[in-house]
Amino acid sequence: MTDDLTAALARAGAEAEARIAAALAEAGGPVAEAMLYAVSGGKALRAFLVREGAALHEVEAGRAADAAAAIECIHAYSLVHDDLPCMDDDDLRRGRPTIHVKWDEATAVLAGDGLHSLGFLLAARAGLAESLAEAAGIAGMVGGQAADIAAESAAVPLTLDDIIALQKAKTGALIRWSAMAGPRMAGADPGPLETYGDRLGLAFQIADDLLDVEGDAAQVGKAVGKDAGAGKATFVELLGLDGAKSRARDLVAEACDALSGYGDRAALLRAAAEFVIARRK
Ligand code: GRG
Repeated sequence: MTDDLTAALARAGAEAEARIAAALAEAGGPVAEAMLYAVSGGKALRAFLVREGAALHEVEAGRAADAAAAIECIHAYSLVHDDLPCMDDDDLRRGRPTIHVKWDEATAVLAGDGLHSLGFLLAARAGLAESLAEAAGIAGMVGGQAADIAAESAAVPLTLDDIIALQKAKTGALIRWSAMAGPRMAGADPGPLETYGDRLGLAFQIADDLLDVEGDAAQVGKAVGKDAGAGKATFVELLGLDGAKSRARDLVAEACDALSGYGDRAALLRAAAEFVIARRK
């Protein structure tokens, strides 16, 4: 990863966390503590995408910060709930115990709920609540998660097209939303960043499947090898290791092409696309 990208991701993460901590300043107790724990320690890719898209469109800093913090809340809530015993039942996330392990299940459900509400409060301040509801809800992430769970017990395995549609909803919708937030807030055409976010989201998911096969649990910060164990159809299974890697590279090239109109000002977004398929965690 380039030093500039490392610094920009770290800055986006720190700013989102600070905004969320400020919003929780009046709240005490284990649920607020678990909410802060859940939003810390990640890569902050989605907050970074919001900030970069906002900078390209000269969006006012406070509004961009609200949108970036909003998406990190929604992303963190999805991970907290995804880790619960009734879903993926994971003990480790971001190299640390998951919330239901460190606290208990009730705290994890409520911390996820609290992050969901806070995410929408911040998105409403940024004027993006409606688009976030579409991306996070049944037409987006929640719908994709439900399809993923249904696929585990389906009689017929998913086709490549099924998996692409599922992942574009489950993981892709929030990544696309993040990329599009800047032009949306500026009232500009979100088309180029939508294409960028779409290709980036799919490349990100293929990289996640590759990490599940090739990654090291200690480095990835969560259990690996779970997809094969759960009998899940993944990009790696359908395309093979080399096919999945080559598809991810093609998607990154398409993502970068979509940024051509922004010229050099989109250098960090290009670096992020390269990073997504090179990442080890
Ligand atoms: C519970 C409604 C609900 C949805 C959960 C996205 C999701 C839906 C579950 C996560 C399952 C998963 C591990 C998907 C792979 C892609 C992904 C979202 C990885 C985590 O995102 P990163 O790598 O995480 O950006 P960090 O920790 O860096 O924020």
